[in-house]
Amino acid sequence: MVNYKDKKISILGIGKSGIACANLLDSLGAKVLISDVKDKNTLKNNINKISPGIKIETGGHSKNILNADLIIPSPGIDTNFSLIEEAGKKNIPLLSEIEIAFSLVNPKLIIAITGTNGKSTVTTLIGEIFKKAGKDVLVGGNIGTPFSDLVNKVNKNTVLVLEISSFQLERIKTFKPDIGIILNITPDHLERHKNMDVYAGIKADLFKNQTARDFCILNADDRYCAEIAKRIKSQIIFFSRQKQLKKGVFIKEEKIFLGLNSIFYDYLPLCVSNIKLPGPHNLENVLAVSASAIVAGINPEIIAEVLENFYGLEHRLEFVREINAIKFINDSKSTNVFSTLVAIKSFSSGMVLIMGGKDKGNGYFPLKKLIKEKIKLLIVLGEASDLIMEQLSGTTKIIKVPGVRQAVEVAYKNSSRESIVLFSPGCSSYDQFKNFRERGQFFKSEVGKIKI
Ligand code: UMA
Repeated sequence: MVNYKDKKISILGIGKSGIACANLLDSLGAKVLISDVKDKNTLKNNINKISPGIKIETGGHSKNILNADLIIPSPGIDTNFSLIEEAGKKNIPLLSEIEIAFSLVNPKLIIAITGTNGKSTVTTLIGEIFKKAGKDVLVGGNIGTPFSDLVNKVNKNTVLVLEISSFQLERIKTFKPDIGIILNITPDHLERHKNMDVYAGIKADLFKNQTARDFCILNADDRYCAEIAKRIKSQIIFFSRQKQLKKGVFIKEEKIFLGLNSIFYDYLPLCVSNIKLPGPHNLENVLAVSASAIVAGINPEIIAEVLENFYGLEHRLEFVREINAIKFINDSKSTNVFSTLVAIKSFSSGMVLIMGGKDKGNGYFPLKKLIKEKIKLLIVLGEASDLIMEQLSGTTKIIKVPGVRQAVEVAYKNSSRESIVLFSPGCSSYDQFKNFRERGQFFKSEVGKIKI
Protein backbone atom coordinates (compact mmCIF):
# COMPACT_ATOMS: atom_id res chain seq x y z
CA MET A 1 0.00 0.00 0.00
CA VAL A 2 1.23 3.48 -0.83
CA ASN A 3 2.33 5.66 2.08
CA TYR A 4 1.04 9.24 1.83
CA LYS A 5 2.36 10.44 5.22
CA ASP A 6 3.91 13.93 4.98
CA LYS A 7 3.32 14.04 1.19
CA LYS A 8 2.23 17.45 -0.09
CA ILE A 9 -0.95 16.90 -2.07
CA SER A 10 -3.08 19.40 -4.00
CA ILE A 11 -6.65 18.42 -4.67
CA LEU A 12 -8.65 20.36 -7.25
CA GLY A 13 -12.41 20.64 -6.79
CA ILE A 14 -14.39 20.89 -3.57
CA GLY A 15 -17.09 18.47 -4.72
CA LYS A 16 -17.87 14.93 -3.60
CA SER A 17 -14.65 13.28 -4.78
CA GLY A 18 -12.36 16.15 -3.80
CA ILE A 19 -13.71 16.26 -0.25
CA ALA A 20 -13.64 12.45 0.19
CA CYS A 21 -10.08 12.18 -1.11
CA ALA A 22 -8.84 15.18 0.91
CA ASN A 23 -10.28 13.83 4.17
CA LEU A 24 -8.87 10.36 3.49
CA LEU A 25 -5.36 11.63 2.75
CA ASP A 26 -5.45 14.03 5.71
CA SER A 27 -6.33 11.09 8.00
CA LEU A 28 -3.21 9.34 6.70
CA GLY A 29 -0.93 12.24 7.59
CA ALA A 30 -0.63 13.92 4.17
CA LYS A 31 -0.38 17.74 3.91
CA VAL A 32 -3.43 18.56 1.85
CA LEU A 33 -4.44 21.73 0.00
CA ILE A 34 -7.89 21.68 -1.62
CA SER A 35 -9.00 24.42 -4.01
CA ASP A 36 -11.97 25.33 -6.18
CA VAL A 37 -12.92 27.95 -8.77
CA LYS A 38 -16.17 28.73 -6.96
CA ASP A 39 -16.30 31.28 -4.14
CA LYS A 40 -16.39 30.48 -0.44
CA ASN A 41 -20.03 31.38 0.02
CA THR A 42 -21.25 29.14 -2.79
CA LEU A 43 -19.18 26.27 -1.37
CA LYS A 44 -20.26 26.86 2.26
CA ASN A 45 -21.99 23.49 2.73
CA ASN A 46 -19.15 21.55 1.10
CA ILE A 47 -16.46 23.37 3.08
CA ASN A 48 -18.20 22.28 6.30
CA LYS A 49 -17.47 18.66 5.36
CA ILE A 50 -13.69 19.20 5.08
CA SER A 51 -11.51 18.05 8.01
CA PRO A 52 -10.03 20.93 10.07
CA GLY A 53 -6.34 20.37 9.24
CA ILE A 54 -6.78 20.80 5.48
CA LYS A 55 -5.82 24.08 3.73
CA ILE A 56 -8.61 25.51 1.60
CA GLU A 57 -8.46 27.99 -1.30
CA THR A 58 -11.56 29.21 -3.10
CA GLY A 59 -12.30 31.54 -6.02
CA GLY A 60 -9.73 29.88 -8.31
CA HIS A 61 -6.70 27.59 -8.37
CA SER A 62 -3.52 29.53 -7.49
CA LYS A 63 0.19 28.81 -8.04
CA ASN A 64 0.13 27.21 -4.56
CA ILE A 65 -1.23 24.01 -6.11
CA LEU A 66 2.20 23.54 -7.69
CA ASN A 67 3.88 23.27 -4.28
CA ALA A 68 3.02 19.57 -4.22
CA ASP A 69 4.32 16.02 -4.65
CA LEU A 70 1.05 15.06 -6.29
CA ILE A 71 -2.02 16.75 -7.82
CA ILE A 72 -5.45 15.12 -7.82
CA PRO A 73 -7.98 16.84 -10.09
CA SER A 74 -11.66 16.00 -9.45
CA PRO A 75 -13.19 13.97 -12.29
CA GLY A 76 -15.33 16.84 -13.61
CA ILE A 77 -12.29 19.10 -14.12
CA ASP A 78 -10.88 19.43 -17.61
CA THR A 79 -7.18 19.80 -16.87
CA ASN A 80 -6.46 21.61 -20.08
CA PHE A 81 -5.24 24.85 -18.39
CA SER A 82 -1.90 26.60 -17.89
CA LEU A 83 -1.25 25.73 -14.23
CA ILE A 84 -1.56 22.05 -15.07
CA GLU A 85 0.79 22.53 -18.00
CA GLU A 86 3.28 24.01 -15.52
CA ALA A 87 2.75 21.03 -13.20
CA GLY A 88 3.67 18.81 -16.14
CA LYS A 89 6.89 20.78 -16.71
CA LYS A 90 7.75 20.36 -13.03
CA ASN A 91 7.03 16.61 -13.29
CA ILE A 92 4.37 16.72 -10.61
CA PRO A 93 2.25 13.62 -11.17
CA LEU A 94 -1.49 14.02 -11.75
CA LEU A 95 -3.60 11.12 -10.52
CA SER A 96 -7.27 10.29 -10.41
CA GLU A 97 -9.12 9.97 -7.09
CA ILE A 98 -9.87 6.30 -7.88
CA GLU A 99 -6.12 5.65 -8.26
CA ILE A 100 -5.50 6.99 -4.72
CA ALA A 101 -8.35 4.93 -3.23
CA PHE A 102 -7.16 1.81 -5.08
CA SER A 103 -3.64 2.24 -3.72
CA LEU A 104 -5.05 1.97 -0.19
CA VAL A 105 -7.24 -1.16 -0.35
CA ASN A 106 -6.78 -4.88 -0.48
CA PRO A 107 -10.25 -6.36 -1.03
CA LYS A 108 -11.25 -9.86 -2.06
CA LEU A 109 -12.56 -8.78 -5.44
CA ILE A 110 -13.04 -5.60 -7.48
CA ILE A 111 -15.68 -5.45 -10.18
CA ALA A 112 -15.56 -2.21 -12.20
CA ILE A 113 -18.19 -1.16 -14.70
CA THR A 114 -17.82 1.46 -17.39
CA GLY A 115 -19.58 2.30 -20.66
CA THR A 116 -21.53 5.25 -22.00
CA ASN A 117 -24.94 4.13 -20.78
CA GLY A 118 -26.29 1.61 -18.29
CA LYS A 119 -23.40 1.84 -15.80
CA SER A 120 -25.52 2.68 -12.77
CA THR A 121 -28.13 0.00 -13.50
CA VAL A 122 -25.46 -2.68 -13.91
CA THR A 123 -23.48 -1.51 -10.86
CA THR A 124 -26.62 -1.58 -8.70
CA LEU A 125 -27.73 -5.00 -9.98
CA ILE A 126 -24.31 -6.57 -9.37
CA GLY A 127 -24.29 -5.08 -5.86
CA GLU A 128 -27.78 -6.52 -5.19
CA ILE A 129 -26.73 -9.98 -6.40
CA PHE A 130 -23.69 -10.08 -4.13
CA LYS A 131 -25.78 -8.84 -1.21
CA LYS A 132 -28.35 -11.57 -1.85
CA ALA A 133 -25.52 -14.11 -1.98
CA GLY A 134 -24.50 -13.01 1.53
CA LYS A 135 -21.22 -11.39 0.47
CA ASP A 136 -19.61 -8.40 2.14
CA VAL A 137 -20.22 -5.91 -0.69
CA LEU A 138 -19.59 -2.17 -1.10
CA VAL A 139 -20.98 -0.19 -4.06
CA GLY A 140 -19.61 3.19 -5.13
CA GLY A 141 -17.63 5.29 -7.62
CA ASN A 142 -19.30 7.47 -10.26
CA ILE A 143 -22.71 6.21 -9.04
CA GLY A 144 -22.49 8.69 -6.15
CA THR A 145 -20.37 7.49 -3.20
CA PRO A 146 -16.73 8.28 -4.06
CA PHE A 147 -14.38 5.29 -3.91
CA SER A 148 -12.31 7.25 -1.34
CA ASP A 149 -15.29 7.23 1.03
CA LEU A 150 -15.31 3.41 0.97
CA VAL A 151 -11.61 2.86 1.67
CA ASN A 152 -11.90 2.60 5.47
CA LYS A 153 -14.72 0.04 5.18
CA VAL A 154 -12.80 -2.38 2.94
CA ASN A 155 -11.41 -5.62 4.43
CA LYS A 156 -10.01 -8.81 2.94
CA ASN A 157 -13.52 -10.25 2.39
CA THR A 158 -14.97 -7.19 0.69
CA VAL A 159 -16.34 -7.29 -2.84
CA LEU A 160 -16.06 -3.77 -4.28
CA VAL A 161 -18.48 -2.93 -7.08
CA LEU A 162 -17.45 0.34 -8.71
CA GLU A 163 -19.07 2.43 -11.41
CA ILE A 164 -16.21 4.11 -13.26
CA SER A 165 -16.51 7.05 -15.68
CA SER A 166 -14.15 8.02 -18.48
CA PHE A 167 -13.22 11.10 -16.42
CA GLN A 168 -12.08 8.86 -13.56
CA LEU A 169 -10.08 6.61 -15.90
CA GLU A 170 -8.18 9.52 -17.42
CA ARG A 171 -5.44 9.54 -14.80
CA ILE A 172 -5.06 6.02 -13.45
CA LYS A 173 -1.67 4.33 -13.03
CA THR A 174 -2.14 0.99 -11.27
CA PHE A 175 -5.94 0.76 -10.87
CA LYS A 176 -7.03 -2.74 -11.84
CA PRO A 177 -10.35 -4.52 -11.46
CA ASP A 178 -10.40 -8.34 -11.19
CA ILE A 179 -13.49 -8.20 -13.36
CA GLY A 180 -13.89 -5.22 -15.69
CA ILE A 181 -16.95 -4.52 -17.83
CA ILE A 182 -17.48 -2.18 -20.79
CA LEU A 183 -21.18 -2.06 -21.61
CA ASN A 184 -21.14 0.09 -24.75
CA ILE A 185 -19.33 3.05 -26.27
CA THR A 186 -21.32 5.77 -28.03
CA PRO A 187 -20.57 9.51 -28.32
CA ASP A 188 -20.51 11.37 -24.98
CA HIS A 189 -18.25 13.92 -23.25
CA LEU A 190 -16.59 14.70 -26.61
CA GLU A 191 -16.28 18.34 -25.52
CA ARG A 192 -13.50 17.02 -23.26
CA HIS A 193 -12.24 13.82 -24.92
CA LYS A 194 -12.14 15.44 -28.41
CA ASN A 195 -13.04 12.39 -30.53
CA MET A 196 -14.44 8.86 -30.32
CA ASP A 197 -11.06 7.14 -30.64
CA VAL A 198 -9.68 9.06 -27.66
CA TYR A 199 -12.88 8.39 -25.68
CA ALA A 200 -12.85 4.64 -26.49
CA GLY A 201 -9.12 4.50 -25.67
CA ILE A 202 -9.78 5.96 -22.21
CA LYS A 203 -12.58 3.44 -21.60
CA ALA A 204 -10.22 0.63 -22.66
CA ASP A 205 -7.76 1.77 -19.97
CA LEU A 206 -10.05 -0.04 -17.53
CA PHE A 207 -8.21 -3.20 -18.61
CA LYS A 208 -4.70 -1.83 -19.07
CA ASN A 209 -3.28 -3.26 -15.83
CA GLN A 210 -5.15 -6.58 -15.98
CA THR A 211 -3.29 -9.88 -16.25
CA ALA A 212 -4.27 -13.33 -17.50
CA ARG A 213 -5.91 -14.06 -14.14
CA ASP A 214 -8.46 -11.26 -14.56
CA PHE A 215 -11.66 -11.02 -16.60
CA CYS A 216 -12.74 -8.54 -19.23
CA ILE A 217 -16.44 -8.52 -20.09
CA LEU A 218 -17.31 -6.88 -23.39
CA ASN A 219 -20.37 -6.23 -25.54
CA ALA A 220 -19.96 -8.26 -28.75
CA ASP A 221 -22.60 -6.09 -30.46
CA ASP A 222 -20.60 -2.87 -29.95
CA ARG A 223 -18.05 -1.96 -32.59
CA TYR A 224 -15.64 -0.20 -30.23
CA CYS A 225 -15.71 -3.14 -27.78
CA ALA A 226 -14.81 -5.51 -30.61
CA GLU A 227 -11.77 -3.33 -31.39
CA ILE A 228 -10.74 -3.13 -27.74
CA ALA A 229 -10.84 -6.96 -27.47
CA LYS A 230 -7.87 -7.21 -29.82
CA ARG A 231 -5.57 -5.61 -27.23
CA ILE A 232 -6.70 -7.43 -24.08
CA LYS A 233 -4.34 -9.50 -21.89
CA SER A 234 -7.02 -10.85 -19.53
CA GLN A 235 -9.70 -13.51 -20.16
CA ILE A 236 -12.39 -12.06 -22.43
CA ILE A 237 -16.04 -12.92 -21.99
CA PHE A 238 -18.29 -11.48 -24.65
CA PHE A 239 -22.01 -10.95 -24.22
CA SER A 240 -24.47 -10.45 -27.07
CA ARG A 241 -28.15 -9.64 -27.35
CA GLN A 242 -28.16 -10.04 -31.11
CA LYS A 243 -26.26 -13.24 -31.86
CA GLN A 244 -25.45 -16.65 -30.42
CA LEU A 245 -21.81 -16.94 -29.44
CA LYS A 246 -19.49 -19.92 -29.47
CA LYS A 247 -18.22 -18.74 -26.13
CA GLY A 248 -19.91 -16.11 -24.00
CA VAL A 249 -23.27 -15.01 -22.64
CA PHE A 250 -26.24 -14.67 -25.00
CA ILE A 251 -29.97 -15.16 -25.46
CA LYS A 252 -31.47 -18.27 -27.03
CA GLU A 253 -35.12 -19.32 -26.87
CA GLU A 254 -35.95 -16.73 -24.18
CA LYS A 255 -33.14 -18.00 -21.96
CA ILE A 256 -29.80 -16.50 -20.94
CA PHE A 257 -27.10 -18.95 -22.02
CA LEU A 258 -23.83 -18.96 -20.17
CA GLY A 259 -21.31 -20.53 -22.49
CA LEU A 260 -18.19 -19.87 -20.52
CA ASN A 261 -16.13 -22.30 -22.51
CA SER A 262 -16.99 -23.62 -25.93
CA ILE A 263 -18.00 -27.05 -24.60
CA PHE A 264 -19.91 -26.25 -21.42
CA TYR A 265 -23.21 -24.43 -21.77
CA ASP A 266 -25.71 -23.72 -19.05
CA TYR A 267 -28.50 -21.21 -18.69
CA LEU A 268 -30.01 -19.05 -15.96
CA PRO A 269 -33.22 -20.43 -14.44
CA LEU A 270 -35.19 -17.45 -15.74
CA CYS A 271 -37.30 -16.55 -18.75
CA VAL A 272 -36.17 -13.29 -20.40
CA SER A 273 -39.79 -12.08 -20.60
CA ASN A 274 -39.94 -12.09 -16.79
CA ILE A 275 -37.29 -9.39 -16.53
CA LYS A 276 -38.99 -6.16 -15.43
CA LEU A 277 -36.44 -3.69 -16.81
CA PRO A 278 -37.79 -2.24 -20.07
CA GLY A 279 -36.01 -2.03 -23.43
CA PRO A 280 -33.43 -3.95 -25.46
CA HIS A 281 -30.53 -2.00 -23.91
CA ASN A 282 -31.51 -3.36 -20.50
CA LEU A 283 -31.25 -6.90 -21.85
CA GLU A 284 -27.64 -6.11 -22.69
CA ASN A 285 -27.18 -4.78 -19.15
CA VAL A 286 -28.63 -8.01 -17.75
CA LEU A 287 -26.26 -10.12 -19.87
CA ALA A 288 -23.25 -8.17 -18.59
CA VAL A 289 -24.47 -8.58 -15.01
CA SER A 290 -24.98 -12.34 -15.50
CA ALA A 291 -21.52 -12.75 -17.01
CA SER A 292 -19.77 -11.00 -14.12
CA ALA A 293 -21.76 -12.79 -11.40
CA ILE A 294 -21.14 -16.20 -12.97
CA VAL A 295 -17.38 -15.72 -13.26
CA ALA A 296 -17.38 -14.56 -9.64
CA GLY A 297 -18.93 -17.89 -8.68
CA ILE A 298 -22.44 -16.74 -7.72
CA ASN A 299 -25.18 -19.38 -7.81
CA PRO A 300 -27.34 -18.97 -10.98
CA GLU A 301 -30.54 -19.27 -8.86
CA ILE A 302 -29.55 -16.13 -6.94
CA ILE A 303 -28.70 -14.19 -10.11
CA ALA A 304 -32.06 -15.14 -11.64
CA GLU A 305 -33.99 -14.17 -8.50
CA VAL A 306 -32.43 -10.69 -8.33
CA LEU A 307 -32.86 -10.08 -12.07
CA GLU A 308 -36.54 -11.05 -11.93
CA ASN A 309 -37.30 -8.74 -9.02
CA PHE A 310 -35.43 -5.59 -10.08
CA TYR A 311 -37.64 -2.78 -11.34
CA GLY A 312 -34.90 -0.28 -12.22
CA LEU A 313 -33.35 2.88 -10.82
CA GLU A 314 -34.86 6.22 -9.98
CA HIS A 315 -34.58 8.67 -12.92
CA ARG A 316 -33.82 5.84 -15.36
CA LEU A 317 -36.96 5.02 -17.40
CA GLU A 318 -38.83 5.38 -14.14
CA PHE A 319 -42.61 5.10 -14.22
CA VAL A 320 -44.02 8.18 -12.44
CA ARG A 321 -47.80 8.32 -12.80
CA GLU A 322 -50.70 7.33 -15.04
CA ILE A 323 -53.37 9.99 -15.63
CA ASN A 324 -56.30 9.35 -17.99
CA ALA A 325 -54.38 6.38 -19.43
CA ILE A 326 -51.34 8.59 -20.18
CA LYS A 327 -48.15 7.25 -18.63
CA PHE A 328 -45.40 9.65 -17.50
CA ILE A 329 -41.84 8.30 -17.59
CA ASN A 330 -38.89 10.02 -15.90
CA ASP A 331 -35.56 9.38 -17.65
CA SER A 332 -33.73 12.43 -16.27
CA LYS A 333 -30.53 10.37 -16.07
CA SER A 334 -30.40 10.54 -19.87
CA THR A 335 -27.66 13.14 -20.29
CA ASN A 336 -26.57 12.17 -23.80
CA VAL A 337 -28.24 11.57 -27.12
CA PHE A 338 -27.67 7.80 -27.20
CA SER A 339 -29.32 7.43 -23.85
CA THR A 340 -32.40 9.17 -25.28
CA LEU A 341 -32.18 6.91 -28.33
CA VAL A 342 -32.40 3.75 -26.22
CA ALA A 343 -35.20 5.29 -24.15
CA ILE A 344 -37.31 5.92 -27.29
CA LYS A 345 -36.63 2.36 -28.45
CA SER A 346 -38.03 1.05 -25.16
CA PHE A 347 -41.63 2.15 -25.88
CA SER A 348 -44.18 1.99 -28.70
CA SER A 349 -44.98 4.81 -31.17
CA GLY A 350 -47.11 7.93 -30.62
CA MET A 351 -45.11 9.30 -27.66
CA VAL A 352 -44.59 12.87 -26.52
CA LEU A 353 -40.86 13.36 -25.91
CA ILE A 354 -39.42 16.12 -23.70
CA MET A 355 -35.76 16.93 -24.38
CA GLY A 356 -33.23 19.67 -23.64
CA GLY A 357 -30.95 21.14 -21.02
CA LYS A 358 -27.28 22.03 -21.40
CA ASP A 359 -25.85 20.99 -24.75
CA LYS A 360 -22.80 18.67 -24.70
CA GLY A 361 -21.65 19.29 -28.24
CA ASN A 362 -22.35 15.83 -29.67
CA GLY A 363 -25.21 16.70 -32.08
CA TYR A 364 -28.80 15.43 -32.16
CA PHE A 365 -28.78 13.98 -35.69
CA PRO A 366 -28.63 10.31 -34.52
CA LEU A 367 -32.21 10.75 -33.22
CA LYS A 368 -33.73 11.93 -36.52
CA LYS A 369 -35.00 8.61 -37.88
CA LEU A 370 -36.42 7.34 -34.61
CA ILE A 371 -38.14 10.63 -33.77
CA LYS A 372 -39.77 10.66 -37.19
CA GLU A 373 -41.04 7.10 -36.65
CA LYS A 374 -42.14 7.19 -33.02
CA ILE A 375 -42.59 10.72 -31.64
CA LYS A 376 -45.91 12.53 -32.13
CA LEU A 377 -44.70 15.73 -30.46
CA LEU A 378 -41.23 16.86 -29.38
CA ILE A 379 -41.05 19.45 -26.61
CA VAL A 380 -37.68 21.19 -26.24
CA LEU A 381 -36.45 23.24 -23.31
CA GLY A 382 -33.38 24.87 -21.79
CA GLU A 383 -30.15 26.19 -23.27
CA ALA A 384 -30.02 23.54 -26.00
CA SER A 385 -33.57 24.09 -27.26
CA ASP A 386 -32.74 26.16 -30.37
CA LEU A 387 -30.00 23.76 -31.44
CA ILE A 388 -32.24 20.71 -31.00
CA MET A 389 -35.03 22.43 -32.97
CA GLU A 390 -32.62 23.30 -35.76
CA GLN A 391 -31.08 19.81 -36.01
CA LEU A 392 -34.35 17.87 -35.69
CA SER A 393 -36.57 20.13 -37.79
CA GLY A 394 -38.76 18.25 -40.26
CA THR A 395 -38.94 15.09 -38.11
CA THR A 396 -42.11 15.81 -36.13
CA LYS A 397 -44.03 18.72 -34.59
CA ILE A 398 -41.73 20.62 -32.20
CA ILE A 399 -42.75 23.07 -29.44
CA LYS A 400 -40.23 25.14 -27.49
CA VAL A 401 -40.88 25.91 -23.81
CA PRO A 402 -38.70 27.62 -21.16
CA GLY A 403 -38.50 24.79 -18.63
CA VAL A 404 -39.73 21.50 -17.18
CA ARG A 405 -42.92 22.95 -15.61
CA GLN A 406 -44.24 24.26 -18.94
CA ALA A 407 -43.08 21.08 -20.72
CA VAL A 408 -45.23 18.91 -18.44
CA GLU A 409 -48.29 21.15 -19.03
CA VAL A 410 -47.88 21.12 -22.82
CA ALA A 411 -47.17 17.37 -22.88
CA TYR A 412 -50.32 16.52 -20.92
CA LYS A 413 -52.54 18.78 -23.06
CA ASN A 414 -51.22 17.21 -26.26
CA SER A 415 -51.31 13.52 -25.26
CA SER A 416 -53.97 11.04 -26.18
CA ARG A 417 -55.13 8.05 -24.11
CA GLU A 418 -52.86 4.98 -24.04
CA SER A 419 -49.84 7.12 -24.90
CA ILE A 420 -46.59 7.92 -23.13
CA VAL A 421 -44.91 11.15 -22.07
CA LEU A 422 -41.18 10.46 -21.98
CA PHE A 423 -38.86 12.94 -20.24
CA SER A 424 -35.48 11.92 -21.62
CA PRO A 425 -33.43 15.14 -21.91
CA GLY A 426 -30.36 13.89 -23.85
CA CYS A 427 -28.49 16.86 -22.32
CA SER A 428 -26.88 17.58 -18.98
CA SER A 429 -28.98 19.39 -16.38
CA TYR A 430 -26.53 22.11 -15.38
CA ASP A 431 -28.30 24.99 -17.19
CA GLN A 432 -31.28 24.89 -14.79
CA PHE A 433 -30.56 22.29 -12.07
CA LYS A 434 -27.81 21.12 -9.73
CA ASN A 435 -27.78 17.63 -11.24
CA PHE A 436 -29.96 15.06 -13.04
CA ARG A 437 -31.48 13.94 -9.72
CA GLU A 438 -32.80 17.40 -8.88
CA ARG A 439 -34.12 17.70 -12.47
CA GLY A 440 -35.88 14.32 -12.21
CA GLN A 441 -37.40 15.19 -8.82
CA PHE A 442 -38.73 18.45 -10.27
CA PHE A 443 -40.26 16.62 -13.23
CA LYS A 444 -41.92 14.13 -10.89
CA SER A 445 -43.29 16.84 -8.62
CA GLU A 446 -44.74 18.72 -11.64
CA VAL A 447 -46.37 15.52 -12.89
CA GLY A 448 -47.71 14.98 -9.37
CA LYS A 449 -49.41 18.40 -9.51
CA ILE A 450 -51.49 17.62 -12.63
CA LYS A 451 -55.17 17.78 -11.66
CA ILE A 452 -57.43 15.10 -13.13
N1 UMA B 1 -14.13 22.83 -10.36
C1 UMA B 1 -12.91 23.43 -10.12
N2 UMA B 1 -12.11 23.75 -11.19
C2 UMA B 1 -12.51 23.56 -12.48
C3 UMA B 1 -13.77 22.97 -12.71
C4 UMA B 1 -14.55 22.61 -11.62
O1 UMA B 1 -12.53 23.69 -8.97
O2 UMA B 1 -11.74 23.89 -13.40
C5 UMA B 1 -14.95 22.45 -9.19
C6 UMA B 1 -16.39 22.86 -9.27
O3 UMA B 1 -16.56 24.21 -8.95
C7 UMA B 1 -17.02 21.92 -8.24
C8 UMA B 1 -16.09 20.71 -8.24
O4 UMA B 1 -14.98 21.03 -9.08
O5 UMA B 1 -17.08 22.48 -6.94
C9 UMA B 1 -16.87 19.54 -8.79
O6 UMA B 1 -16.06 18.44 -9.10
P1 UMA B 1 -16.69 17.27 -9.99
O7 UMA B 1 -17.40 17.86 -11.18
O8 UMA B 1 -15.65 16.26 -10.27
O9 UMA B 1 -17.88 16.69 -9.07
P2 UMA B 1 -17.92 15.74 -7.80
O10 UMA B 1 -18.95 16.30 -6.89
O11 UMA B 1 -16.57 15.49 -7.23
O12 UMA B 1 -18.55 14.41 -8.43
C10 UMA B 1 -17.75 13.48 -9.13
C11 UMA B 1 -18.49 13.01 -10.39
N3 UMA B 1 -18.78 14.16 -11.24
C12 UMA B 1 -18.33 14.25 -12.52
O13 UMA B 1 -17.64 13.41 -13.02
C13 UMA B 1 -18.75 15.46 -13.30
C14 UMA B 1 -19.80 12.34 -9.99
O14 UMA B 1 -20.41 11.79 -11.17
C15 UMA B 1 -19.52 11.19 -9.03
O15 UMA B 1 -20.75 10.65 -8.58
C16 UMA B 1 -18.71 11.69 -7.84
O16 UMA B 1 -17.50 12.34 -8.29
C17 UMA B 1 -18.28 10.53 -6.91
O17 UMA B 1 -17.40 9.67 -7.53
C18 UMA B 1 -21.55 12.50 -11.70
C19 UMA B 1 -21.43 12.63 -13.21
O18 UMA B 1 -22.13 13.44 -13.79
C20 UMA B 1 -22.82 11.73 -11.38
N4 UMA B 1 -20.57 11.84 -13.86
C21 UMA B 1 -20.41 11.88 -15.31
C22 UMA B 1 -21.44 10.95 -15.97
O19 UMA B 1 -21.95 10.05 -15.30
O20 UMA B 1 -21.67 11.16 -17.18
C23 UMA B 1 -19.02 11.39 -15.68
